[in-house]
Amino acid sequence: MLSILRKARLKDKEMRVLMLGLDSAGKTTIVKKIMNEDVNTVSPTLGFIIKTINFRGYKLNIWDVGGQKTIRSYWRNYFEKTDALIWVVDGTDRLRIDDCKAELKGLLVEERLAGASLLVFLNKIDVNGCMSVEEVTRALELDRILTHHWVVVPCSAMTGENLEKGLDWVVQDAKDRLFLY
Ligand code: G3D
Repeated sequence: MLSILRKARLKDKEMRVLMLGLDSAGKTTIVKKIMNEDVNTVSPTLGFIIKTINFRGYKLNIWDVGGQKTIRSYWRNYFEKTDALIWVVDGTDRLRIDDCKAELKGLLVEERLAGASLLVFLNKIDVNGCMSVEEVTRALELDRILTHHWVVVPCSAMTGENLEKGLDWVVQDAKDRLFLY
């Protein structure tokens, strides 16, 4: 049933994209940059923000859900009918990378996220000493994920580097799925 709904919305060129990650990973800044808004006035997301972006002819409804530990248990309220999950990683935060791995792992077993494309945005690559794609792939044990299509795209919400490349993958992967079922 879910896949039929997804398919119908994809035909309408509409996708639901959920953006999650630990607090301070850069989720809100990414959304703002994509929307061409000022990225220097970002305050922590306490509830959630929904932004609709027109991208390559698709309407992407992006849900930016706050990441603080106390509200992570509410994430699952937003899972329904998700086409793609964007997992944002703070590439400068080695201290919390294990926490990051555990939260992602917990999400991927959620039934309602089954079939969603997984884009891992390795954010803050403009900062010296930022982790590499290989380092993050290893730390998050992404090679073990067999249940979702995934990719890691290094990016910077500050400069905008590779943000479109990531969204391109999301749209393409969802489109490919349309012809699979
Ligand atoms: P969140 O929505 O995931 O909680 P925010 O994260 O978008 O609020 O960003 C958290 C902090 O990281 C912000 O700084 C923001 O400016 C910074 N940030 C986000 N993306 C980037 C990036 O690509 N490069 C750099 N250098 N910084 C980034 P403050 O100082 O406001 O906490």
